[in-house]
Amino acid sequence: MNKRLLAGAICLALGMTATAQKLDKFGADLAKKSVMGKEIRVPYTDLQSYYGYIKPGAAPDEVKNGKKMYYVYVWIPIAAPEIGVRMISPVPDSMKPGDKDYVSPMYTENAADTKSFFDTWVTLERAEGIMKLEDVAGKAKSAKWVSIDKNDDSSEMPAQPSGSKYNSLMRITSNPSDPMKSLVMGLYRIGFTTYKTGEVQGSFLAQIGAPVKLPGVAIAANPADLAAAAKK
Ligand SMILES: [Ca+2]
Repeated sequence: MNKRLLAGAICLALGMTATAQKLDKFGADLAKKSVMGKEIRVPYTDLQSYYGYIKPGAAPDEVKNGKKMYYVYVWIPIAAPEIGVRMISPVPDSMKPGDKDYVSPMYTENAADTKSFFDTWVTLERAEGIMKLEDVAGKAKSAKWVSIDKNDDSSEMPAQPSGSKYNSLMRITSNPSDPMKSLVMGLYRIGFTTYKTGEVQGSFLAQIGAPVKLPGVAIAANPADLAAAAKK
């Protein structure tokens, strides 16, 4: 191979690496426009990120309908017009945890494993009857959870390294007249797991977005840690 061909091949290889699992900005449904047939979305103003890792054999928070569920708890301090949730596995190379992001100890411990991934699946639920952040630590475990929405695969998300579009994304627009879809202030949880049954392994990034700044929004792996997370 001559030098020019070699340089071309390297550029091509780098280009292919760079396009793998590139995560675009998380755009809202609110104020979505269609311009010449192309969807234009304004990115969520408020975006919280959670970096996690699922290890085979790790104890889930709960086994529900045969799925090993892991939860992230979110305190939403004021009514939100819309909430978006998305999840991608593995964590894209271009994404690195920042100071405000939640990073699970499992993610830090397994940072060397950038290859493993799994077919993601997300849910959003709200706890009934928890109106104060101070009540979260004591009441979350016994709370009744109302399912708001769930998603398995989204065509909007980048494909996984396998080439399949198995990452997850959903947006919920608040509907105050429907108690099931009314995004009032309160305690929420994002449930994440895999579509597959059996043991799974890999890193993931879960994000929750809102089209308005929600002062005091907090995210934590344990309800007991939410009050401290809200002060960050
Ligand atoms: Ca999926």
